[in-house]
Amino acid sequence: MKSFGTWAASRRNLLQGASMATLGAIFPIESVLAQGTPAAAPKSPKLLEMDGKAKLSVLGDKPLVAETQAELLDDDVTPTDKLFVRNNGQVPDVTGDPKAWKFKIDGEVDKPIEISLGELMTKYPAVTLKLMLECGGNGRSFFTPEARGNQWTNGGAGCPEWTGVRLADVLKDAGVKPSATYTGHYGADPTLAGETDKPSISRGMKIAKALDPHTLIAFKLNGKDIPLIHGGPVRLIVPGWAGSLSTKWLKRIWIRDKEHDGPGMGGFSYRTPKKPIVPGSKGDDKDMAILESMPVRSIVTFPADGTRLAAGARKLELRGHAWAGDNDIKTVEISTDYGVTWKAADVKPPANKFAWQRFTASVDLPSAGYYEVWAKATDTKGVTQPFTAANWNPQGYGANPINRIRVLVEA
Ligand SMILES: Nc1nc2c(c(=O)[nH]1)N[C@H]1C(S)=C(S)[C@@H](COP(=O)(O)O)O[C@H]1N2
Ligand SMILES: [Mo]
Repeated sequence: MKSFGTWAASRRNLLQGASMATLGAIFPIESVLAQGTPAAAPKSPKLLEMDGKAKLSVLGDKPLVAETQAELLDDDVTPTDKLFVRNNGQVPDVTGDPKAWKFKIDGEVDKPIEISLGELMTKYPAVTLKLMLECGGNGRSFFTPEARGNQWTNGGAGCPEWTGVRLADVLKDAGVKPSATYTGHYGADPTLAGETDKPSISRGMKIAKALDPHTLIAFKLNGKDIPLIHGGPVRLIVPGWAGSLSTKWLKRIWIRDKEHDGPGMGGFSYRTPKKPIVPGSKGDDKDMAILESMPVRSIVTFPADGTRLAAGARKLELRGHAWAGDNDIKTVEISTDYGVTWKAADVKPPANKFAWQRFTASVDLPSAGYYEVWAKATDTKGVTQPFTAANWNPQGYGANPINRIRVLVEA
């Protein structure tokens, strides 16, 4: 029998992606190594230095990509400074009156629309919702072997409050033709090479998602004008689906009579295998399906990974968030014994559809020593997080293994 690989790579195990630098800062790495816990090579993350932004972990400079450390995602509503940043090209120059910013809706509509932000705000009712924004590649670093792209842990996600108008309301005015099946989105950002005549990314969605009342043309983030880095003055918010659909610096929505084919729609981009492929193999782009709803995920946001608890601590009150794309969360379970036993966390309902859900739990730590706290969410469809990143694919979408944090109870 021909072999297709070895298990050696699996040493880059479940903990891969957890920040060893964070751990080191909180309790000495020796104490972890003494436990014989396999972990990724120490990597000191570069921290974002930008006005109006927290010190997020920089995954790339060109384009700028920065994720939010789990412990910075503890707020119920993600503050603007803590929202991750994901650019595919450059940040466009936006000058002048933001209300004069124009975009258009054309293609398979009875009446193409070109509208300024000012007109949009007066013509359509505004809605304010807490909506998940999550990069399609969130969790990528958990894949073995490494998949191409930004090595997100779980920090390519946040749940801020967005204000905007429903895309459905505007599409109703434009008159969506029966031939309309898909959208294609365009922003004003130049490509990395500086070209302004082609999009850095242009993705689209099924028309039904465009008509969902939670899909917004947004102009406020947490009650203030959307900052330039987050797509101001106006962007799309397509909650629950890959963040790449939530076009920043919105210029055009092209209503199409077929699946959109802009950059980011073909090959292995935002597509996952229809049948599982050998990890590390080339794969066949004809056997891939577009990633739509994001998978179920949980993150412990308190305590931080690597927290040292005082001697005698025998209980840990922990909390986090869980979410599941188009679905809600049914349960979150916690284990402190490597998955042998699980305890149900308390899970709150979402603030509104497409908001993440808070979970809290109190767990026993029977003695001093090293613990891993594992969190596993299950959505309303009964889909749960796997123990390790599943369904490997070349560009690394859909990795949502159970979340693990490490705590040390001092002797
Ligand atoms: N015009 C434009 N819109 C864009 C992008 C981009 O590069 N250009 N990146 C997308 C991706 S991949 C994600 S995950 C989200 C990130 O939004 P944020 O930077 O506000 O967090 O924006 C999306 N919208
Ligand atoms: Mo993304």
